[in-house]
Amino acid sequence: MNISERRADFPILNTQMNGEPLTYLDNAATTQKPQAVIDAISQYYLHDNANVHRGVYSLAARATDQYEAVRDQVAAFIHAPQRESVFFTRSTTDSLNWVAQTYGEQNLQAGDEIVVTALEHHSNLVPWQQLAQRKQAQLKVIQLTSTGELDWASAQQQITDRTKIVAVAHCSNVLGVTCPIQKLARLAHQHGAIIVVDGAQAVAHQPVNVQTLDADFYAFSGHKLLGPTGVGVLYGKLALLQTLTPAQFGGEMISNVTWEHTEFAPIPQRFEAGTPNISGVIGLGAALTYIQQLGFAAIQTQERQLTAQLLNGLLTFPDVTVYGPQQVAQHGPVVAFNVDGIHPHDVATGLDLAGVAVRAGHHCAQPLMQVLQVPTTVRASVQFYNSAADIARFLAALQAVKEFFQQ
Ligand code: C6P
Repeated sequence: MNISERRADFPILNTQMNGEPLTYLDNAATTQKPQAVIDAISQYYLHDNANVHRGVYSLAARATDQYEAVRDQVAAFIHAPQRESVFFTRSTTDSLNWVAQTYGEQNLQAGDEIVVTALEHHSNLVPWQQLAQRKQAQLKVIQLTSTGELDWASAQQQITDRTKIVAVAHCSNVLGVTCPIQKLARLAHQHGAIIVVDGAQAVAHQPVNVQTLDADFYAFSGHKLLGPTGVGVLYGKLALLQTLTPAQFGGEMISNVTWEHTEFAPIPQRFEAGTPNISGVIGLGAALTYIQQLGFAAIQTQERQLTAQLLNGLLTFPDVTVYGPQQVAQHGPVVAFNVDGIHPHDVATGLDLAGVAVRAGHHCAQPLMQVLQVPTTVRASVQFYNSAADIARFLAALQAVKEFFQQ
Protein backbone atom coordinates (compact mmCIF):
# COMPACT_ATOMS: atom_id res chain seq x y z
CA MET A 1 0.00 0.00 0.00
CA ASN A 2 1.28 3.46 -0.89
CA ILE A 3 0.57 5.08 2.45
CA SER A 4 1.15 8.70 1.43
CA GLU A 5 -1.24 8.31 -1.49
CA ARG A 6 -3.83 6.73 0.80
CA ARG A 7 -3.41 9.47 3.39
CA ALA A 8 -3.96 12.07 0.69
CA ASP A 9 -7.42 10.51 0.16
CA PHE A 10 -8.39 11.66 3.68
CA PRO A 11 -8.25 15.49 3.74
CA ILE A 12 -8.56 15.75 7.53
CA LEU A 13 -5.30 13.86 8.04
CA ASN A 14 -3.50 16.92 6.75
CA THR A 15 -4.79 18.99 9.67
CA GLN A 16 -2.66 20.64 12.37
CA MET A 17 -3.83 20.16 15.94
CA ASN A 18 -2.37 22.29 18.73
CA GLY A 19 0.40 23.32 16.35
CA GLU A 20 1.35 19.71 15.56
CA PRO A 21 0.35 17.37 12.73
CA LEU A 22 -2.87 15.55 13.64
CA THR A 23 -2.07 12.00 14.73
CA TYR A 24 -5.47 10.36 14.71
CA LEU A 25 -5.48 7.21 16.81
CA ASP A 26 -9.14 7.12 17.82
CA ASN A 27 -10.31 5.09 14.85
CA ALA A 28 -12.31 2.67 16.99
CA ALA A 29 -14.56 5.60 17.97
CA THR A 30 -15.05 6.66 14.37
CA THR A 31 -12.94 6.51 11.24
CA GLN A 32 -12.01 9.46 9.07
CA LYS A 33 -13.74 9.79 5.71
CA PRO A 34 -12.06 9.68 2.30
CA GLN A 35 -12.77 12.40 -0.25
CA ALA A 36 -14.70 9.80 -2.28
CA VAL A 37 -17.28 9.47 0.52
CA ILE A 38 -17.52 13.23 1.06
CA ASP A 39 -17.96 13.69 -2.72
CA ALA A 40 -20.63 10.95 -2.99
CA ILE A 41 -22.72 12.69 -0.34
CA SER A 42 -22.39 16.14 -1.88
CA GLN A 43 -22.95 14.74 -5.41
CA TYR A 44 -26.18 13.20 -4.17
CA TYR A 45 -27.42 16.50 -2.76
CA LEU A 46 -26.15 18.48 -5.76
CA HIS A 47 -27.58 16.24 -8.47
CA ASP A 48 -29.76 13.38 -7.25
CA ASN A 49 -31.72 14.46 -4.17
CA ALA A 50 -35.27 13.11 -4.01
CA ASN A 51 -37.15 10.83 -1.64
CA VAL A 52 -36.87 7.10 -2.32
CA HIS A 53 -39.54 4.49 -3.12
CA ARG A 54 -42.23 7.14 -3.67
CA GLY A 55 -41.88 9.38 -6.69
CA VAL A 56 -42.72 8.30 -10.24
CA TYR A 57 -40.49 11.00 -11.72
CA SER A 58 -36.95 10.36 -12.99
CA LEU A 59 -35.08 12.10 -10.19
CA ALA A 60 -36.84 9.97 -7.57
CA ALA A 61 -36.07 6.84 -9.57
CA ARG A 62 -32.40 7.86 -9.68
CA ALA A 63 -32.26 8.35 -5.90
CA THR A 64 -34.07 5.05 -5.34
CA ASP A 65 -31.74 3.18 -7.69
CA GLN A 66 -28.68 4.55 -5.91
CA TYR A 67 -30.09 3.74 -2.48
CA GLU A 68 -31.06 0.19 -3.46
CA ALA A 69 -27.73 -0.40 -5.19
CA VAL A 70 -26.04 0.10 -1.82
CA ARG A 71 -28.21 -2.65 -0.37
CA ASP A 72 -26.77 -4.98 -3.03
CA GLN A 73 -23.30 -3.72 -2.24
CA VAL A 74 -23.72 -4.33 1.50
CA ALA A 75 -25.16 -7.80 0.86
CA ALA A 76 -22.13 -8.67 -1.27
CA PHE A 77 -19.72 -7.09 1.26
CA ILE A 78 -20.91 -9.33 4.11
CA HIS A 79 -21.81 -12.28 1.84
CA ALA A 80 -25.49 -12.23 2.71
CA PRO A 81 -27.32 -14.90 0.70
CA GLN A 82 -29.90 -12.36 -0.50
CA ARG A 83 -30.37 -8.57 -0.52
CA GLU A 84 -33.64 -8.82 1.44
CA SER A 85 -31.64 -9.87 4.50
CA VAL A 86 -30.04 -6.42 4.72
CA PHE A 87 -31.75 -3.33 6.01
CA PHE A 88 -30.56 0.10 6.98
CA THR A 89 -30.75 1.51 10.50
CA ARG A 90 -29.16 4.47 12.24
CA SER A 91 -26.21 2.62 13.78
CA THR A 92 -24.99 -0.57 15.46
CA THR A 93 -26.82 0.56 18.59
CA ASP A 94 -30.05 0.99 16.63
CA SER A 95 -29.61 -2.42 14.95
CA LEU A 96 -29.04 -4.25 18.24
CA ASN A 97 -31.98 -2.50 19.92
CA TRP A 98 -34.10 -3.50 16.92
CA VAL A 99 -33.30 -7.18 17.47
CA ALA A 100 -34.10 -6.89 21.19
CA GLN A 101 -37.37 -5.07 20.47
CA THR A 102 -38.55 -7.47 17.77
CA TYR A 103 -37.03 -10.94 18.07
CA GLY A 104 -36.51 -10.55 21.82
CA GLU A 105 -39.96 -9.15 22.58
CA GLN A 106 -41.67 -11.68 20.35
CA ASN A 107 -39.81 -14.81 21.45
CA LEU A 108 -38.62 -14.52 25.04
CA GLN A 109 -40.53 -15.81 28.04
CA ALA A 110 -40.00 -15.68 31.78
CA GLY A 111 -37.21 -18.05 32.81
CA ASP A 112 -35.42 -17.90 29.42
CA GLU A 113 -31.78 -16.89 29.28
CA ILE A 114 -29.85 -14.30 27.31
CA VAL A 115 -26.08 -14.82 27.23
CA VAL A 116 -23.60 -12.00 26.61
CA THR A 117 -19.85 -11.82 27.18
CA ALA A 118 -17.81 -9.82 29.69
CA LEU A 119 -16.29 -7.69 26.94
CA GLU A 120 -19.49 -6.24 25.49
CA HIS A 121 -19.95 -2.60 24.61
CA HIS A 122 -23.01 -1.13 26.39
CA SER A 123 -24.85 -1.23 23.05
CA ASN A 124 -24.72 -5.03 23.10
CA LEU A 125 -25.46 -5.30 26.80
CA VAL A 126 -28.02 -2.73 27.93
CA PRO A 127 -30.71 -3.65 25.33
CA TRP A 128 -30.46 -7.32 26.52
CA GLN A 129 -30.37 -6.39 30.19
CA GLN A 130 -33.50 -4.27 29.77
CA LEU A 131 -35.21 -7.00 27.74
CA ALA A 132 -34.34 -9.57 30.40
CA GLN A 133 -35.88 -7.30 33.04
CA ARG A 134 -39.05 -6.78 31.00
CA LYS A 135 -39.40 -10.50 30.34
CA GLN A 136 -38.20 -11.81 33.69
CA ALA A 137 -35.48 -13.64 31.81
CA GLN A 138 -31.98 -14.18 33.11
CA LEU A 139 -28.93 -12.34 31.75
CA LYS A 140 -25.79 -14.49 31.90
CA VAL A 141 -22.20 -13.55 31.16
CA ILE A 142 -19.40 -15.54 29.53
CA GLN A 143 -16.20 -14.74 31.41
CA LEU A 144 -12.76 -13.96 29.99
CA THR A 145 -9.38 -15.63 30.42
CA SER A 146 -6.56 -13.73 32.10
CA THR A 147 -5.43 -12.48 28.66
CA GLY A 148 -8.89 -11.11 27.84
CA GLU A 149 -10.06 -13.80 25.45
CA LEU A 150 -13.38 -15.65 25.79
CA ASP A 151 -13.16 -18.46 28.30
CA TRP A 152 -14.54 -21.40 26.35
CA ALA A 153 -15.33 -23.41 29.48
CA SER A 154 -17.43 -20.46 30.68
CA ALA A 155 -19.21 -20.29 27.30
CA GLN A 156 -20.09 -23.98 27.56
CA GLN A 157 -21.32 -23.49 31.09
CA GLN A 158 -23.43 -20.39 30.42
CA ILE A 159 -25.14 -21.44 27.19
CA THR A 160 -27.84 -23.98 28.07
CA ASP A 161 -31.11 -25.31 26.69
CA ARG A 162 -32.85 -22.34 28.33
CA THR A 163 -30.73 -19.86 26.33
CA LYS A 164 -32.70 -18.09 23.61
CA ILE A 165 -30.20 -15.41 22.55
CA VAL A 166 -26.40 -15.27 22.57
CA ALA A 167 -25.21 -11.70 21.94
CA VAL A 168 -21.51 -11.20 21.30
CA ALA A 169 -19.09 -8.69 19.82
CA HIS A 170 -17.16 -9.92 16.81
CA CYS A 171 -14.17 -7.82 17.99
CA SER A 172 -13.74 -5.99 21.29
CA ASN A 173 -13.49 -2.19 21.25
CA VAL A 174 -11.17 -2.34 24.28
CA LEU A 175 -9.12 -5.53 24.38
CA GLY A 176 -8.44 -5.94 20.67
CA VAL A 177 -9.54 -9.58 20.72
CA THR A 178 -11.69 -11.34 18.13
CA CYS A 179 -14.35 -13.68 19.47
CA PRO A 180 -14.77 -17.17 17.95
CA ILE A 181 -18.16 -16.43 16.37
CA GLN A 182 -18.42 -19.60 14.28
CA LYS A 183 -17.75 -21.80 17.30
CA LEU A 184 -20.17 -19.81 19.47
CA ALA A 185 -22.83 -19.97 16.75
CA ARG A 186 -22.50 -23.76 16.66
CA LEU A 187 -22.84 -23.95 20.44
CA ALA A 188 -25.81 -21.55 20.50
CA HIS A 189 -27.58 -23.43 17.71
CA GLN A 190 -26.99 -26.81 19.42
CA HIS A 191 -29.00 -25.38 22.31
CA GLY A 192 -31.71 -23.91 20.09
CA ALA A 193 -30.58 -20.29 20.64
CA ILE A 194 -29.86 -17.62 18.04
CA ILE A 195 -26.61 -15.66 17.88
CA VAL A 196 -26.59 -11.87 17.48
CA VAL A 197 -23.21 -10.47 16.45
CA ASP A 198 -22.08 -6.90 17.09
CA GLY A 199 -19.77 -6.31 14.14
CA ALA A 200 -19.03 -2.63 14.90
CA GLN A 201 -15.29 -3.19 15.40
CA ALA A 202 -14.86 -5.97 12.84
CA VAL A 203 -16.22 -4.86 9.47
CA ALA A 204 -13.49 -2.33 8.69
CA HIS A 205 -10.65 -4.68 9.53
CA GLN A 206 -11.47 -8.11 8.17
CA PRO A 207 -13.65 -9.70 5.52
CA VAL A 208 -16.98 -10.73 7.04
CA ASN A 209 -19.01 -13.67 5.75
CA VAL A 210 -22.28 -13.90 7.67
CA GLN A 211 -22.97 -17.30 6.15
CA THR A 212 -19.63 -18.82 7.22
CA LEU A 213 -20.07 -17.28 10.66
CA ASP A 214 -23.63 -18.63 10.71
CA ALA A 215 -24.75 -15.40 12.41
CA ASP A 216 -28.51 -15.06 12.84
CA PHE A 217 -28.18 -11.28 13.08
CA TYR A 218 -25.12 -9.15 12.31
CA ALA A 219 -25.02 -5.41 13.14
CA PHE A 220 -22.62 -2.62 12.21
CA SER A 221 -22.28 1.15 11.77
CA GLY A 222 -21.27 3.03 8.63
CA HIS A 223 -19.11 5.53 10.47
CA LYS A 224 -16.64 2.91 11.68
CA LEU A 225 -15.82 1.85 8.14
CA LEU A 226 -15.08 5.17 6.47
CA GLY A 227 -18.77 5.99 5.94
CA PRO A 228 -20.91 8.76 7.44
CA THR A 229 -22.50 8.82 10.88
CA GLY A 230 -26.23 8.15 11.19
CA VAL A 231 -26.35 5.04 9.06
CA GLY A 232 -26.13 1.45 10.23
CA VAL A 233 -26.84 -2.00 8.91
CA LEU A 234 -28.66 -5.00 10.25
CA TYR A 235 -28.37 -8.36 8.53
CA GLY A 236 -30.82 -11.05 9.58
CA LYS A 237 -31.45 -14.57 8.31
CA LEU A 238 -34.47 -14.29 6.05
CA ALA A 239 -36.35 -17.14 7.75
CA LEU A 240 -36.07 -15.26 11.06
CA LEU A 241 -36.98 -11.87 9.60
CA GLN A 242 -40.11 -13.42 8.08
CA THR A 243 -41.37 -14.31 11.56
CA LEU A 244 -41.02 -10.79 12.98
CA THR A 245 -43.50 -7.98 13.39
CA PRO A 246 -41.87 -4.59 12.70
CA ALA A 247 -40.74 -2.40 15.60
CA GLN A 248 -41.77 0.83 13.87
CA PHE A 249 -44.77 1.69 11.74
CA GLY A 250 -45.56 4.47 9.26
CA GLY A 251 -44.65 5.44 5.72
CA GLU A 252 -42.43 3.28 3.47
CA MET A 253 -43.10 0.05 5.37
CA ILE A 254 -46.66 -0.60 4.17
CA SER A 255 -48.23 -1.97 1.02
CA ASN A 256 -51.89 -1.21 1.85
CA VAL A 257 -53.58 0.68 4.68
CA THR A 258 -57.26 0.94 5.64
CA TRP A 259 -58.76 2.42 8.83
CA GLU A 260 -58.87 -1.06 10.29
CA HIS A 261 -55.88 -2.87 8.91
CA THR A 262 -52.37 -2.52 7.45
CA GLU A 263 -50.63 -4.86 5.09
CA PHE A 264 -46.90 -4.54 5.47
CA ALA A 265 -44.52 -4.09 2.57
CA PRO A 266 -42.27 -7.01 1.71
CA ILE A 267 -38.98 -7.42 3.58
CA PRO A 268 -36.71 -5.38 3.80
CA GLN A 269 -38.90 -2.25 3.25
CA ARG A 270 -41.13 -3.58 6.04
CA PHE A 271 -38.35 -2.78 8.48
CA GLU A 272 -37.43 0.67 7.17
CA ALA A 273 -40.28 2.91 8.36
CA GLY A 274 -40.14 6.57 7.30
CA THR A 275 -37.71 8.40 5.05
CA PRO A 276 -34.34 6.72 5.47
CA ASN A 277 -30.92 8.35 5.67
CA ILE A 278 -30.55 8.36 1.89
CA SER A 279 -27.37 10.41 1.67
CA GLY A 280 -25.87 8.35 4.49
CA VAL A 281 -26.60 5.11 2.68
CA ILE A 282 -25.07 6.52 -0.51
CA GLY A 283 -22.01 7.64 1.46
CA LEU A 284 -21.76 4.15 2.94
CA GLY A 285 -21.81 2.74 -0.59
CA ALA A 286 -18.87 4.95 -1.54
CA ALA A 287 -17.02 3.79 1.59
CA LEU A 288 -17.54 0.13 0.66
CA THR A 289 -16.30 0.81 -2.86
CA TYR A 290 -13.19 2.47 -1.44
CA ILE A 291 -12.49 -0.46 0.88
CA GLN A 292 -13.09 -3.02 -1.84
CA GLN A 293 -10.72 -1.23 -4.21
CA LEU A 294 -8.06 -1.30 -1.52
CA GLY A 295 -8.75 -4.91 -0.57
CA PHE A 296 -8.60 -6.49 2.87
CA ALA A 297 -5.25 -8.17 2.15
CA ALA A 298 -3.55 -4.75 1.89
CA ILE A 299 -5.58 -3.30 4.78
CA GLN A 300 -4.68 -6.17 7.09
CA THR A 301 -0.98 -6.13 6.20
CA GLN A 302 -0.74 -2.42 7.00
CA GLU A 303 -2.84 -2.64 10.17
CA ARG A 304 -0.85 -5.63 11.49
CA GLN A 305 2.41 -3.70 11.08
CA LEU A 306 0.96 -0.65 12.82
CA THR A 307 -0.53 -2.74 15.63
CA ALA A 308 2.81 -4.50 16.17
CA GLN A 309 4.63 -1.17 16.35
CA LEU A 310 2.01 0.22 18.74
CA LEU A 311 1.76 -2.80 21.03
CA ASN A 312 5.48 -3.56 21.14
CA GLY A 313 6.25 0.12 21.67
CA LEU A 314 3.86 0.30 24.63
CA LEU A 315 5.25 -2.91 26.10
CA THR A 316 8.75 -1.38 26.26
CA PHE A 317 7.56 1.08 28.94
CA PRO A 318 8.00 -0.68 32.30
CA ASP A 319 5.26 1.44 33.91
CA VAL A 320 2.62 0.84 31.23
CA THR A 321 -0.01 -1.90 31.64
CA VAL A 322 -1.55 -3.17 28.42
CA TYR A 323 -4.96 -4.86 28.78
CA GLY A 324 -5.81 -7.87 26.62
CA PRO A 325 -3.36 -10.14 24.82
CA GLN A 326 0.30 -9.11 24.87
CA GLN A 327 1.10 -10.92 21.62
CA VAL A 328 0.62 -9.17 18.30
CA ALA A 329 -0.68 -12.39 16.69
CA GLN A 330 -3.76 -12.28 18.94
CA HIS A 331 -4.20 -8.53 18.79
CA GLY A 332 -6.59 -6.48 16.68
CA PRO A 333 -5.96 -2.79 15.90
CA VAL A 334 -7.16 -1.53 19.31
CA VAL A 335 -4.82 -1.27 22.32
CA ALA A 336 -6.02 -0.20 25.79
CA PHE A 337 -3.46 0.71 28.43
CA ASN A 338 -2.72 2.67 31.57
CA VAL A 339 0.40 4.41 32.86
CA ASP A 340 1.25 3.90 36.54
CA GLY A 341 0.35 6.93 38.61
CA ILE A 342 -1.08 9.06 35.76
CA HIS A 343 -4.82 9.40 35.26
CA PRO A 344 -5.93 8.25 31.78
CA HIS A 345 -7.54 11.64 31.13
CA ASP A 346 -4.23 13.35 31.94
CA VAL A 347 -2.45 10.99 29.55
CA ALA A 348 -4.97 11.74 26.79
CA THR A 349 -4.87 15.49 27.45
CA GLY A 350 -1.07 15.46 27.38
CA LEU A 351 -1.09 13.53 24.11
CA ASP A 352 -3.62 15.98 22.65
CA LEU A 353 -1.18 18.82 23.24
CA ALA A 354 1.17 16.95 20.90
CA GLY A 355 -1.63 16.57 18.31
CA VAL A 356 -2.30 12.93 19.21
CA ALA A 357 -5.99 11.94 19.45
CA VAL A 358 -6.72 8.88 21.60
CA ARG A 359 -9.71 7.96 23.72
CA ALA A 360 -9.62 7.87 27.52
CA GLY A 361 -12.52 6.60 29.58
CA HIS A 362 -14.54 3.45 30.06
CA HIS A 363 -15.09 3.04 26.31
CA CYS A 364 -18.79 2.33 26.86
CA ALA A 365 -17.82 -0.95 28.53
CA GLN A 366 -18.12 -0.24 32.25
CA PRO A 367 -18.71 -3.88 33.30
CA LEU A 368 -15.51 -4.81 31.43
CA MET A 369 -13.66 -2.10 33.37
CA GLN A 370 -14.86 -3.86 36.55
CA VAL A 371 -13.40 -7.12 35.26
CA LEU A 372 -10.10 -5.34 34.50
CA GLN A 373 -10.34 -3.69 37.95
CA VAL A 374 -9.77 -0.19 36.61
CA PRO A 375 -12.22 2.70 36.31
CA THR A 376 -10.91 3.78 32.92
CA THR A 377 -8.08 3.27 30.43
CA VAL A 378 -6.41 5.07 27.55
CA ARG A 379 -7.03 3.50 24.15
CA ALA A 380 -5.14 3.92 20.88
CA SER A 381 -6.70 2.42 17.76
CA VAL A 382 -5.26 2.29 14.26
CA GLN A 383 -6.63 2.25 10.73
CA PHE A 384 -4.74 1.45 7.52
CA TYR A 385 -4.27 5.17 6.80
CA ASN A 386 -2.14 5.60 9.88
CA SER A 387 1.59 5.67 9.24
CA ALA A 388 4.62 4.34 11.11
CA ALA A 389 5.38 8.03 11.79
CA ASP A 390 2.00 8.37 13.55
CA ILE A 391 2.87 5.55 15.94
CA ALA A 392 6.37 6.94 16.51
CA ARG A 393 4.88 10.38 17.31
CA PHE A 394 2.41 8.77 19.71
CA LEU A 395 5.16 6.83 21.54
CA ALA A 396 7.40 9.92 21.76
CA ALA A 397 4.49 12.02 23.03
CA LEU A 398 3.67 9.36 25.63
CA GLN A 399 7.29 9.43 26.83
CA ALA A 400 7.04 13.24 27.15
CA VAL A 401 3.75 12.98 29.09
CA LYS A 402 5.35 10.47 31.46
CA GLU A 403 8.33 12.72 32.01
CA PHE A 404 6.08 15.71 32.68
CA PHE A 405 3.98 13.90 35.30
CA GLN A 406 6.74 11.80 36.83
CA GLN A 407 9.38 14.52 37.27
N1 C6P B 1 -17.77 2.18 20.00
C1 C6P B 1 -15.82 3.37 20.76
O1 C6P B 1 -15.15 4.39 20.92
P1 C6P B 1 -22.59 3.13 17.43
O2 C6P B 1 -22.32 4.18 18.45
O3 C6P B 1 -24.01 2.65 17.48
O4 C6P B 1 -22.13 3.47 16.06
O5 C6P B 1 -21.67 1.87 17.83
C2 C6P B 1 -21.82 1.28 19.09
C3 C6P B 1 -20.80 0.23 19.32
C4 C6P B 1 -21.22 -1.08 19.46
N2 C6P B 1 -20.36 -2.07 19.62
C5 C6P B 1 -19.03 -1.86 19.69
C6 C6P B 1 -18.12 -3.02 19.85
C7 C6P B 1 -18.54 -0.56 19.57
O6 C6P B 1 -17.23 -0.35 19.63
C8 C6P B 1 -19.44 0.51 19.40
C9 C6P B 1 -18.96 1.93 19.34
C10 C6P B 1 -17.11 3.46 19.97
O7 C6P B 1 -15.46 2.28 21.19
C11 C6P B 1 -17.97 4.58 20.44
S1 C6P B 1 -18.61 4.32 22.06
